[in-house]
Amino acid sequence: MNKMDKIYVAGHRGLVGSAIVRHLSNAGYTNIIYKTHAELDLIDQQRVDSFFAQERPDYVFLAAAKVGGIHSNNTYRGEFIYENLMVQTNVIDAARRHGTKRLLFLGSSCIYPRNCPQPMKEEHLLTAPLEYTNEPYAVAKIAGIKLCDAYNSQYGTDFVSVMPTNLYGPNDNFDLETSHVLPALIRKVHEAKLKKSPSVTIWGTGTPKREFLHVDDMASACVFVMDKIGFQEMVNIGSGEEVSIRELAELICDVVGFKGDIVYDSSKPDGTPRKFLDTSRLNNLGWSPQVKLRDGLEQTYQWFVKVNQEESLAVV
Ligand code: GFB
Repeated sequence: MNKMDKIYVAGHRGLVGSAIVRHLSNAGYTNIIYKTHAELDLIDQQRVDSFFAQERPDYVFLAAAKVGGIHSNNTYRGEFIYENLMVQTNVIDAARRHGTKRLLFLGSSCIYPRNCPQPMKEEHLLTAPLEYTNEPYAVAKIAGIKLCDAYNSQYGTDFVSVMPTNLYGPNDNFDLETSHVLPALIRKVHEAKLKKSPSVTIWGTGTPKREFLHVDDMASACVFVMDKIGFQEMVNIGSGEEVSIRELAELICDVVGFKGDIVYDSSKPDGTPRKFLDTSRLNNLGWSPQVKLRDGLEQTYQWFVKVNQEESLAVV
């Protein structure tokens, strides 16, 4: 990418899209374009097509998606498959028809089988059944990967897919019903501390393991892969740091300064037991993560407290 190339970031207000915009701006890219949901509904094929016909972006980061944690994925199953299929298909097809030089599609580690051998390699895709709680989302993401591959093969496009592990950082969703575990626990533990509660309740047994990557690392990896012209293989993006949900909860209690007990609500689902990515393909290209989990948690917690304070001041 040249600094003046026109770069469209779809989903620029989300966790990943906002980090990609920050990263590109800091790196001196000056021609970044984006639209809010109100300005451009990516489910509307005609409007997406008109936007691409008018703007003809050189590069596209496709970070727009309907995302959420285990409860949200499992509850809004229809919305997760429909909205993701529509958004990604509209953007990928418009990029093909309007001459985008290269597009980066964001997948997810949940595309791999529920009981996948660990660490999970790119070639494990479609080798066994998926985890039920996020199957609709995973099926949509797999369709996006295959759409990119099929277009590259039939039309000679240059579209590449990246598979991030569980992400976190500023601009995450901290809603207790729909969020992922890390922001949910930051909020729960923070509120438990403020209310001087004796305990905090978390979902499931605490035994599943997850790998967490700070979104600034994710953005740097996305720009790195986008710049590897000619590299079209699907590629995993992870931190290499795996923790159990129990360990995560304990770490967050420590960062927040909450001394109460952790209670496990085993009526809530655990989801996939483990999803640790093999990132050797990306590491061999020359990229590695920078943010350690403890540091990333401290930074994200500070961000959360600051935004909360600003919001409560605005209400007053
Ligand atoms: O992050 P999370 O919602 O999604 O949950 P997944 C991870 C683990 O944390 C599960 C437990 O075992 C949850 O039961 N957990 C404990 C909690 N307390 C909480 C809580 O308060 N809130 C939440 N949300 N979880 C998602 C997929 O799977 O990961 C998506 O549904 C996507 O499709 C995303 O792939 C990265 O890691 O299980």
